[in-house]
Formats: sequence, C-alpha cells, structure tokens
Amino acid sequence: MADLIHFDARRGEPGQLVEVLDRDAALILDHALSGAQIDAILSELEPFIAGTRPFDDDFVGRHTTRTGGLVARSKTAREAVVHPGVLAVADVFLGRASSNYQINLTQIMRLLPGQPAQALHRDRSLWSRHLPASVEPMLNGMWALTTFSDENGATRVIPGSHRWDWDRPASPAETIPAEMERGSLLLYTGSVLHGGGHNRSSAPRIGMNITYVLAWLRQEENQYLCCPPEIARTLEPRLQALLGYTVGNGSLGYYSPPSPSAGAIDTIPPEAALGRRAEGIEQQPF
Ligand SMILES: O=C(O)CCC(=O)C(=O)O
Repeated sequence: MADLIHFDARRGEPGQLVEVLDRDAALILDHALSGAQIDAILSELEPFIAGTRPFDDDFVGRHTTRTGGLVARSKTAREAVVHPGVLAVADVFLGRASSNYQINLTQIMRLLPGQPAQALHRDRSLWSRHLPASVEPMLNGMWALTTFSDENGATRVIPGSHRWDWDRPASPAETIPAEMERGSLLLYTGSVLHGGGHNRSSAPRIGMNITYVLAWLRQEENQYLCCPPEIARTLEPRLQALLGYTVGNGSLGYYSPPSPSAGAIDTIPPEAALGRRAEGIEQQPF
C-alpha cells in the first residue's frame, strides 16, 4: 500500500497540496510546529488535560482522554489554528464550496497505553449522509505533539477511500499508520476513512486535532461557548473569524444586539459583539 506523501510545512505549495488531498485525501506536513511551541502548548494545557477523565464509550475509547476549548485555553495552540501553510491549503480546498470556513473542533486526543484501535469512520458523518458526495465539508489536522508511530497508535487512514462508495466495507488491513515526527501534522479530509490506532507502547500518544468546516455547516464544538466574546475580543481578527465571529455566505451568523437602540437596523455582523467593525462587510453603526 502506498505511503502518505510528506511535504515540508515551511515550503508546501497550496495548489500542489490540494492536488494530493484530492487524490489521496491525506498527507503529512513536517516541521509544522517547533519543539518550543509543543512544550508551551502542553504546559498551558496541562491542568486541563490532567483534569480530563477517559471516555466511557468504545468509539472514542475507554483509554482515551479528549480535552477541548483549545483557543481559549492555550495561547500557543492558537498559532497552530492560524498556521499560514494550513490556512493557505484550507482557503483553496474549502473555498470551492463556501465563501469562508470556520473552526469545527479543537481537541487534544490522548491515547493512553492499551487503547485499542478505533472503528474506521468518516468525520463527515457528523452531518449524516445529507451532504452530496461532491461537497467536501472538512479539512482536518492532527498535530503530532508526541511522535506518531505504528506502535503508539498513530492515526490510521485508507488513502483514496474518500472516493469509495459509502457502504463499501473497510478492513484494518487496508489502513496505513500516519507515522510522523513530533511537530508534524497529518492533514486529511472529512471523507477519508480513518481511525485512531492501537497504542501498544507504554506512553501516551498525544495528538491535537484542529478541524475546519464550511461556514454554512454547524460546528461540532460550540466555539461561542468555548471561546465566548470576553475572550474572543482579545484575539486577532483572523482567529475571531475562524471561531465564527463573522458572517458566512452572505448573512449566515448575523447578530442582533441584546439592547436595541431605537431605529437601528437589527441585523449586524457578529464582530459588533466583540466591539469592532467587520472588515469588508457593510454594516450599520451599532
Ligand atoms: O485519535 C486519532 O488518531 C483519531 C481520532 C478520530 O479520528 C476521531 O475520533 O474522529
């Protein structure tokens, strides 16, 4: 089975990466985060990760912890969310089906020793089967905060399975492990079959899953609760927009201020909730 293609995150050309994603539905970007950035992310999130209990279900895994809300909880994780190389790919890849896109999920996925392999699945199942196959709704990143190896449960993918008939059965033998160094990133689509691997090592495998979705779909992790306006107003505008504090595809996500002022138009861009005007969007004074 063909291996996943590796690119250097510092030099990847978006058009070429999108071609590979269209063909294989997954690739690896090396040197995406430095050791210092990873150390900072893990230290900023340490109290949250330490306080997260394993799941009580077989799909996520009973020896797995998942810790979300990363934009609010980790300043350094924000650098991954707005990584210019990843956003350049997302602009092209998701730009084909929506005027803009947003964060879907930010989550530390920590597979503890003994965690068995996860059932193979497509992340686009979040929206059931209602989306036409021609629409790719997601671009996903799994950032390796530890090395990802076959032994420690690297995410397993079936390259090319995004083009399979939805009901075609998949077997673990058809998967390959996304083996990568600490600091690399597995980029994969919402339609590719994949799942966490079996952690047969004696140490946790730590991935940081940051996923993006078309602006006209409901986000998996509620960003307005995870990163409410008090925190969002301190962030850079690009990140605010990725959280969803902007309108998408025309008027989706508009805002009506809780205290109406007499005569003002009541549908304004959500940037108003952060105390600023939206760039390039016509709006009424608030
Ligand atoms: O932990 C992993 O490697 C993958 C997890 C995953 O694909 C999921 O839960 O959607």
